[in-house]
Formats: sequence, structure tokens, C-alpha cells
Amino acid sequence: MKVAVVGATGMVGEVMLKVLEERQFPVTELITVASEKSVGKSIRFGDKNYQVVSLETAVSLKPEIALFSAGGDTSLNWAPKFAAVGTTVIDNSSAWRMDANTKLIVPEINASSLTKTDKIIANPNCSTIQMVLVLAPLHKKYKIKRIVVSTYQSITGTGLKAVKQLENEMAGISGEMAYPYPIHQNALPHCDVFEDNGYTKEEMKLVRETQKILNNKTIAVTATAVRIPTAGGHSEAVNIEFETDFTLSDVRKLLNETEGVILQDNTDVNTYPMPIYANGKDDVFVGRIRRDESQPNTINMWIVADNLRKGAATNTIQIAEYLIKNDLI
Ligand code: 11C
Repeated sequence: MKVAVVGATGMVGEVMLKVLEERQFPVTELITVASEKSVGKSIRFGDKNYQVVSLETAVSLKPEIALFSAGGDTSLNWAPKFAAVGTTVIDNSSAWRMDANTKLIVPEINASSLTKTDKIIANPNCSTIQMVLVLAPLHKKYKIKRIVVSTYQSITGTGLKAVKQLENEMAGISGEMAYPYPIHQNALPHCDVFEDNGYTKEEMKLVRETQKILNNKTIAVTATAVRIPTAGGHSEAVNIEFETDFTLSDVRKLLNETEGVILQDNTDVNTYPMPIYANGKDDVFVGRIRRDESQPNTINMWIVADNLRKGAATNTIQIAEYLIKNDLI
């Protein structure tokens, strides 16, 4: 496959290259693409160096697949140009996710809806992916009525500027700020921009994307997204109300059998998911599973995943793998 990685110098782009290599994705030709200021830079992939090229050059090279992680504006402008030359674009930004003609894919849940005509495919937001991967099998069995989620999100979700801000603050150096406040020793109830309804865009992504992926607009979702000074992954406290009742042992059994989900749930020995252990892994980890004793048919759990892996690069590459395996490119 002739593969373009758009946004190759960014945090997700770097992880994409790593994951392509680790999973031995069938790359026959690699095109590393970034903004004008990075054109000409050298990027290592396998045992070769690749020069970063511009978006124009990349389109003219007609890749079969383009993995995009270069922000919403770049995706809006450029994904259609790649699609027009026959490239299948898998986009990590929020630009296409809620577009009625674009599929929003978590392969384990809804890749079977993909066809050859899908030339722009959206990768969901990291905090959505890890939550729905755990909730999908439970929804199938018990039917979700309502989700209340609070997130504890890694600074890596914001990008390199935020990582630098934390490093500077820890070293006592003043520098460029990614956030309106210090992040070291702090928690910001503010991920992405505020919308008119008082929620942040990140919170509303959890609402809208969950309904789209689970293909059910009646599932009620309410979210609070918080940025914390961790680097390994996003954590989520999730409260789920079902239509029908469950037993905790059935829920654990179901999750234990779910592809891509690892159960870490033994409070006797302090076993529960944490970002320092999810860091660098492709799975989604779930634990602290307990009945919500305040109302019927309701459960609490704690879900953690590396936001740059399953939350971004790995999910994107799994979509590409599915397309190849099913002859959809
Ligand atoms: C964060 N979830 O942690 C974001 C990063 O819509 O793809 C990814 C933003 C997106 O801030």
C-alpha cells in the first residue's frame, strides 16, 4: 500500500508511524506529510529516512490510503482533494465525525458498515473510543438508557505545546502556555473550546459521537471533561443506567471476552486501571466495576486507555487494516 501520513511530525503522527511499523502494516511506499514549515525535514521509518512533503505534493503522488492527524481545518480542506484522486482518507480530527455522509468507526463495533465508496472515514475522539469500546457489548445485552461520564484527560491530548508547558512548569521555567492556567499540580475543567450551552466541545463529542457509534440517538449522555497533568492516557469515571438489570459477574465475564478490552478489577489486591500502565498499550482497561446502589439497573466503572494509541493512531490503523482485509480499497 502507498500510505500517506498527514501530520507526520505531530504527536499522533509520530505514534502512527510507530504503530504502522509495530503492526507490520503493508507499507510499500510511505509519504510523510506536514505543514510548509516542516517540509524537507527527515523522518525515520523502519531502516529508512523519509523527507516530509507538502500536502500538494502528497495529493499528486495519489496514495491509496492517507492517515490524517493535522487538525480540523486541514482535514476539511484536504481530505476531499485526496478522495478526488482515489485515496481513502481516515481522519483523526473532529471535522468529519458528525457529517451525515461520513462513517464514524471503531472497528470492533461498526467496521462492518464500511464499503468501497467510503473515501473519507472519521476516527472518533479519544475519550469516546475508549468509552464506547467497553459500553458496546453491555449496550447489546442490557440496552443503555443514560451515561454520566467524567474524564481525567492527559495533556498529550492537547499536543506538544501542552507537554512543553507541563515540563516548563515542573522545571520552574516560564514559557508558552497551551492552557489559560498552569497545569502542574492543577485540574482544569476545560478541554477544547466552550460551546453556547456551557459545555465544552470535548464534552459534546462524548454525547454526539457515542450516539452515532452506538447508532442510537435516544441514549442520554452527559459529560464533564477535565484536563489533569498526566501523560500516559485518559481516565474516565462512567456511570451507566441500563434498561434491564445485570449481575456484576455477567458484566465482568462479558468484558473479559471483549476484543481490545482488558479487565483489571480486583480491589482485594488494589488492581484497577491507571494511565501509567495503559501508556504505550493498544488495549482499553476497565476496573472498579460496582453496582450504583442509589438507583436500579445502574453500574459504575473506571476506564483507562492510551489516548494516542487506541484513542487515535491504533484505531485509525485498525480501520485501514479492516479495509485491506475486506478488499475495500
Ligand atoms: C483531548 N480528546 O484530549 C482531545 C484530543 O477531537 O480529536 C483530540 C481532539 C479530537 O484534548
